[in-house]
Amino acid sequence: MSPAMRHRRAGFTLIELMAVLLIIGILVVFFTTSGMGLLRDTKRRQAEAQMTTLSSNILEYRSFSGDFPSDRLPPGAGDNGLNSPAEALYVALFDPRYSGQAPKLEWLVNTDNDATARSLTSLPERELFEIGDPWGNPVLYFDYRRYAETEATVHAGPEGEVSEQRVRPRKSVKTGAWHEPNAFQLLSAGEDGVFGTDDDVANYTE
Ligand SMILES: [Ca+2]
Ligand SMILES: [Ca+2]
Repeated sequence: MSPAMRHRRAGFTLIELMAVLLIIGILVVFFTTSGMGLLRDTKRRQAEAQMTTLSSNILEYRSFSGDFPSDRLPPGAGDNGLNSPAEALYVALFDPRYSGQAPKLEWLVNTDNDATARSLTSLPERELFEIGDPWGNPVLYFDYRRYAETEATVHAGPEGEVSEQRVRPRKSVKTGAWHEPNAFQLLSAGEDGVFGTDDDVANYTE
């Protein structure tokens, strides 16, 4: 093979290599993007399934104790005014006197890092947990008895950017009436970690 031919051959290989790298690059971008989309869909489905499970836990609680759990913390909880309705649901469903189905332990989060002064639940930890959504933010719980007077301050946000958000029970945009007027509302801030945006997940539909 003459030196000129070897040179041409080397040039052709380089073009082939660049073409292969380009194709690999396109494939990586394609699969990363569709993978992220799939992950997003999976978490949303998990959040919707969690709403169903939590709703049946709460209904079971009512059939056991005669009413829905209160969204107020009991005395001695050392309430710091953050995440309180979400913590009240945790305390009710993990009450040592309650023998019904409790939510999964892996769901528990504590975005405001607080603890109770005395033991209130069947768990050994004194941490005042919340039931967390698939994105790690508290699932808010509002009990129908106090919709009008409740405003929660929640520590939530997209990963690593937790901030204080004030959240009230929701009314229907169409009718102006409370959602779930005789039961309870469960609210997740969704993927964006912000309550009140379109990606929120709830136990009711608008
Ligand atoms: Ca907490
Ligand atoms: Ca949201």
